[in-house]
Amino acid sequence: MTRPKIAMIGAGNIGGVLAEQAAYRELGDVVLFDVVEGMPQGKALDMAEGAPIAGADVSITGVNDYSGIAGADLVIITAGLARKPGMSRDDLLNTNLAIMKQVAEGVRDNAPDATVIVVSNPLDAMVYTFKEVSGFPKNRVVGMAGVLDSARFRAFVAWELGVSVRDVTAMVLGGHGDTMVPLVRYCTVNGIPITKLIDADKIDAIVERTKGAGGEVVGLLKTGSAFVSPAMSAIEMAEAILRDQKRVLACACLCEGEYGVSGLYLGVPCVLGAGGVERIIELELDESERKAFDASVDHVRTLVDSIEL
Ligand code: TXD
Repeated sequence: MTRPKIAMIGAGNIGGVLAEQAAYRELGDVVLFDVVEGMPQGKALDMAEGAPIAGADVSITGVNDYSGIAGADLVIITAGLARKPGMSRDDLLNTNLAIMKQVAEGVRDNAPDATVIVVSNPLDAMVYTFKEVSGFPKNRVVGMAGVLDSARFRAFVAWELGVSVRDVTAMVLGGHGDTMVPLVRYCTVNGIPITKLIDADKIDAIVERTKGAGGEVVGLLKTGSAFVSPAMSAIEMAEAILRDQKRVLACACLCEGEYGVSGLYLGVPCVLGAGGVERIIELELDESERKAFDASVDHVRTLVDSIEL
């Protein structure tokens, strides 16, 4: 019985945390790929030398050639530029589109049976691009955004109430940007709706902070964007897939009729397991939720329509 092979395409800020978490949690053997000569090899060697302390019996290697990811079972893609202050995620489109096309070909040609988690921004356009260029089936191509946005929403609620982050559940749907849709109605503290626990104006403030949370970190860091919480979010998805956990998580999935949307990747609740996106769960949205969701769909559609593959 061999261990799963996990390839991280992009060994930068997020890729490094991804590799460390995947390896030290013994999710599988980890290969870091990057175009910067020596950097993935150096990060991998460093992590491998820490493995005895983590008690992790996995191999951790770094490569600059796609042949090194041959046969990967799971691929997590963070290749691309990150935002700097004053930039929107959409500003990254042209540069990261060219990178994603190259990455999609490399993964298609070397790990044709892999399940792929796309992280690079602008997320909804990048995961769509990977799917189109690779030709992989929709269940094996998923985007990471909703898990992160939901985690941020959960954290803000937990801080407001002084309760355990473990007891707050939340879903953020739609595109990964200012039009995202934190679903207040579906946010609970151990089953108690937050509307019973927090004043409406405070909830509104938490919703707005969730939408701007990425930019808030970019503004503080000044040199890049958040990388630990995105990595942890992708790891939760990776664990659901590799351990067949059938998690219900908000992920960017290809909608083909669900939520009245066709041909777009959007953040929706899905069941994530060994089969990748095993099914999409359709929630009932009230009028205001539907309006916000449709506005998010329009934004993503406009972005994706501008892509020339
Ligand atoms: O929720 C989300 N999905 C977002 C994703 C949350 C935060 C950040 N998000 C995006 O992830 C961010 O806007 C970027 O587009 C990616 C990666 O962010 P990260 O902070 O890890 O960026 P780095 O540190 O610059 O790492 C990117 C690496 C870097 O080492 C480059 O050398 C490499 O990508 N890179 C490539 N790797 C492979 N192939 C090619 N062509 C390539 N070009 C650059």
